[in-house]
Amino acid sequence: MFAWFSRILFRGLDELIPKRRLPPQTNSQATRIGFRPSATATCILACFALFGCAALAAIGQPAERPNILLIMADDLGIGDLGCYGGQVLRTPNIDRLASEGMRFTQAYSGASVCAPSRCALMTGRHMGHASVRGNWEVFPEGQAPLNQDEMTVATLLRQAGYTTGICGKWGLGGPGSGSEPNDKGFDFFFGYLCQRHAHRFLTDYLYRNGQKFEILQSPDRRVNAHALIAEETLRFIRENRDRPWFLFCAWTLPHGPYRADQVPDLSAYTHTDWNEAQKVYAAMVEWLDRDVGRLVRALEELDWEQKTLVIFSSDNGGVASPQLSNQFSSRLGLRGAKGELSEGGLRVPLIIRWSGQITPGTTCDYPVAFWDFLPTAAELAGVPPPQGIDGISLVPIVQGRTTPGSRALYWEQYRGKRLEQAVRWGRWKAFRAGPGASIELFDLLHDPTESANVAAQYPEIVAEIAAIMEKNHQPMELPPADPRVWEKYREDNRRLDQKLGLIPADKP
Ligand SMILES: [Ca+2]
Repeated sequence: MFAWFSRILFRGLDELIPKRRLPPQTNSQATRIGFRPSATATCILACFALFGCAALAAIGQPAERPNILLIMADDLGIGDLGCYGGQVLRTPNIDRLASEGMRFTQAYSGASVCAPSRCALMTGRHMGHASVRGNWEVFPEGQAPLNQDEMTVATLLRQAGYTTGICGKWGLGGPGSGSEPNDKGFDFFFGYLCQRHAHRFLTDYLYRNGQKFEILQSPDRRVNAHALIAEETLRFIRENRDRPWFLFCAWTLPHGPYRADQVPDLSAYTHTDWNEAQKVYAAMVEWLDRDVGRLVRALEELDWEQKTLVIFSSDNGGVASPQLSNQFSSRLGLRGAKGELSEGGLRVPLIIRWSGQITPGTTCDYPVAFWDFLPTAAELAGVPPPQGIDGISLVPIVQGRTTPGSRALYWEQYRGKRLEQAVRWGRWKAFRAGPGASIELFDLLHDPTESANVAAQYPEIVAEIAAIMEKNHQPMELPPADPRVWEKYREDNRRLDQKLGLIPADKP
């Protein structure tokens, strides 16, 4: 009823307020219709927020500190999921989370690729302030570490009395870097330290708490690392009953390469006319969904649905390959893909379920981003977030208690040495390809696929966005690239393929 009321309310306001009075917007409905609230409108908004709070908060009694289960897919496109409009792949378990919780329609990753996005997620800082702003590869294993004194969400939750675990891909510091998960607040780690390594589902080792965990592989015995990681994830949930816990499922499904040996079985797709990559991608997404279902059932068996807040997302936008993204509508037609600062590279699914605290089946179109996770976790744990972070807590939003204030979201990345920057501000999305380049401006309200640059029509908006870019970019020195990294990567893959019998043992 409130959704209906707000639609009527905001449609009415939209007709009263001139279109040229633009950002910042202050809430999700404002984003949808695009206006700047006048003083009168602000009063009405405040009343709405109060009334909305009263109605929605009634479903939830004050909660004890919940467990936090964060499930993050790798390169999953927003349109792969049925609950976001996907028509091809079957994702009933993730769709069920959405039907039982809140689905965000304007959620953004921390960055357009893996490592920096995880940095934003772990530290609560956007790319202008982050210590890791790219997939900065380190030889022989790992990526650029977090700063030595850098607080992560795991450190914060551990200090607050949570048991903390991560199963899957870390990507924020290799062996001995001082920035392994156990150095950064996690009591338990099982998985890959290095992202290059993480994209091999058939590997001969993983790590458990800093120690190598050997996996026997042969042509007759192929062990898929995700199966091991999923088992450890379930074990963590079942074994930690004494204190609240935080578990980060940093799973690598459905990241490529899309080669048949990467998944256990493709027989479910023999009736399709898909090529090998399409079948493997489909198998990865549906495997991800089944394992999400196993986690949800484990919570049910423990009667922990109300005691556990579940978050599901993906670390960046969908893959660029048209044969995949077109087949499965992975990017919902958004412009660009993983690796780019356009909507297709940054927009991700985000679902939060907290039974008894969130109205089932709700959606939220207030723009949120990965750096909101740390302050959200801090509020759930009842501790203050550290100083100097960029995010806001989403707890009041999911509980329907408040309407959040206006803010800009900021990203940057280096293409070679050239700094690219992007801003989401109300209905606007802006992009600048380099410090000397002109700012491109897109009106997402009328042009969600960023097809028409309207910068010339809105010079005052462009000026504001230039100031946002200037203010949010903290300069940093880029680490030098090491060419040995990719030589070793090719050699490691060749060695593994020989061990698995995928290529002849005598091939140089
Ligand atoms: Ca990724």
